[in-house]
Amino acid sequence: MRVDLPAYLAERRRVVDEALARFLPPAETSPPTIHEAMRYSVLAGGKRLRPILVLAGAEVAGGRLDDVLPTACAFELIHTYSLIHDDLPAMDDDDYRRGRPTSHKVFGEAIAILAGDALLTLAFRLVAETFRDGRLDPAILPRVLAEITEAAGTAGMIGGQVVDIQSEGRAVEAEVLEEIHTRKTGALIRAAIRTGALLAGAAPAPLAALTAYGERLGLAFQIVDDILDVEGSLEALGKTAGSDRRKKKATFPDLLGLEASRARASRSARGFRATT
Ligand code: GRG
Repeated sequence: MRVDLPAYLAERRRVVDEALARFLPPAETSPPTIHEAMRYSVLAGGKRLRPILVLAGAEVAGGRLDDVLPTACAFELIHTYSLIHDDLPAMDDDDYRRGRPTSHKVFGEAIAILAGDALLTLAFRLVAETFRDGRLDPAILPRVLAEITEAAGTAGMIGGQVVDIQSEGRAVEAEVLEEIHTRKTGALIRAAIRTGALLAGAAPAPLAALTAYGERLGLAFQIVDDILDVEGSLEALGKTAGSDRRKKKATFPDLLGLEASRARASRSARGFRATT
């Protein structure tokens, strides 16, 4: 089946954006500052890749989108928390994200830290909500929680961030770079598609195929993100370009050069197409 990908992504993004606006507490909820800060970063836009992958994973496995929508949004909240914390002065110290001044620039560091914490916490409330009306088998819940916590925790995103910080200013081998990317970016992307499929009760074989898809997509995505940091602009990216080089981050363009990085990204994507 051929899919009009841009139209598909735009439609799914609309569904996710509308659900996020509904699931986040209203800005005036007491104390308003924290709820304003949560809404400020989440509703600033973004591609909504991770929630769309949850929906796609469920769809492929025969699930209903409405049933998995709160968990799909949970992935976006976890992703946005990681962006807010990554932008803090203690980490990447970035001034722009999603085309707007970063959370700490607007609300101050303390509220930015708490907004990230609150989004992470709300994410698990939304996972619980997914099981509230009894349409999904509650036996799946522990598997879904394990999937998400492994991807977001020290085995995944946080662990990758630590290796990344510790590698700044050092020459790293290709294996270390791949480990940073697999954990920091790839783990949540892989978990998103797997979680959608798990919620829809996917059998082991389709789950394995979707896992391979998620892994290749995660790697290709991060290589392209590295390339865009070299070639993009603040207007196009919504964040300051060239920040990897300024912070002496390990990146694929640094290690392989731009051409070989492009080839590596398309090999990762092509590899997927060839095996499915
Ligand atoms: C602080 C716990 C903690 C983790 C930080 C994921 C991460 C680890 C930091 C985010 C910074 C970053 C540039 C990571 C690389 C992954 C990446 C490409 C993030 C941007 O994701 P997009 O392009 O952003 O999906 P949008 O705004 O479209 O959602």
